[in-house]
Amino acid sequence: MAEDKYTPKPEHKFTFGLWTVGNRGRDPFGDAVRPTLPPVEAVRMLAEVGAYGVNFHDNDLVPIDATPPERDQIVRDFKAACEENGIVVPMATVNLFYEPVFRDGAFTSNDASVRAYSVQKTMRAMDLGAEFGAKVFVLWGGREGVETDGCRRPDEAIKRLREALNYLCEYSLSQNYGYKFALEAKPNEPRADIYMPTTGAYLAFITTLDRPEIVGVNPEVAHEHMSGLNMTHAVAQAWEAGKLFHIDLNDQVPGRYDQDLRFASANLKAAFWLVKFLEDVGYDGSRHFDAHAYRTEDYEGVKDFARGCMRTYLILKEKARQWNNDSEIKSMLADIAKNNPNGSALGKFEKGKAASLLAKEFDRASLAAKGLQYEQLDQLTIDILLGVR
Ligand code: GLT
Ligand code: MN
Ligand code: MN
Repeated sequence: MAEDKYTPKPEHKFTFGLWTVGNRGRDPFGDAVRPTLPPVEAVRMLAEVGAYGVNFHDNDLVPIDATPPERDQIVRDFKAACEENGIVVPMATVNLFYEPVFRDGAFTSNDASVRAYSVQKTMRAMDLGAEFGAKVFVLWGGREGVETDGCRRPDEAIKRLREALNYLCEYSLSQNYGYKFALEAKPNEPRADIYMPTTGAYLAFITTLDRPEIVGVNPEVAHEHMSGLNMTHAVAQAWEAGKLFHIDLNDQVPGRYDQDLRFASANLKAAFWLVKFLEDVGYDGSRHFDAHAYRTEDYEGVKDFARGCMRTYLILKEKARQWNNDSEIKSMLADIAKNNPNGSALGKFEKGKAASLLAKEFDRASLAAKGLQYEQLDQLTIDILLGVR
């Protein structure tokens, strides 16, 4: 593809996980359709398509049964590949879901030895990420859940999660790793029900931790959409709370299996509002794509997939700029702002002012009389998105 204004550049901070471009297309009904992509090859591919960074789980890079010398060799080779290809590692994470030992959860398992092992495995994954300079550590509790609530009280699971998180925060601080933890919610899959099903649930949980200042969230489009929720609203709440430490971009049709589709390939308009929000507020973290190519693709198709994620993001970013500069939209927004002159309806609570608010007469009918023109506003948005404006 020739260079154009939608060509990804390092300043766009587009990242992919080793597990995304390395996804082999296995699903519950069929085996792998693509050969193993060695991590060093994945880095080359990411550089070729124009990504900025690569993220990994401990075992995406270092096999779980690698000996210490093997581990060190892998780290050396991977570091060299990253340097050679100009690829950075902004985020690391830990796999607490693949191995059978995690079949009943990791931090929330009923078995104290499994819980301790999970924390140990995470500390080692933090060591690994720190060797590459990662500053964000994602925790996705894929197995932290149930098929039957008979197995443990859900509030006990929350206490265990808190104990693990508090421990890991102290570990990061004691090692001077400077990590920010980004907690990633998902409602279900691979468990029937996963604890902390939404970003909102994690935002509330974080306030109960010992070191809330270094813990935030990693909202994922697909995970919010699986619950039929509005990803942009989840992201906005996280942003407003100063907790948007990372983001997983992909796509998902609500009500389906876990799809992890190419960014914006299913819900273009929702993706537009999301990109517009991120760009409007000046989010400056990684734009991480946690998705994978269709099972129909070979590795050329995986490159098409990766390029597509980034290209669509940049097109939507351009559309957001156009939306913000559109004179008709601008005048509609000015109209909306007219009825909200100083941004607050109330001011600070004062007894006397509350009494006058209580006494005030509102003309309900006239407040509701005029149409708000949101139909027109939305159609202008559609015109922009479809390229006829
Ligand atoms: C897994 C999951 C993702 C998480 C990754 C981080 S692993 O692929 O589906 O949503 O972000 O653990
Ligand atoms: Mn996912
Ligand atoms: Mn994810």
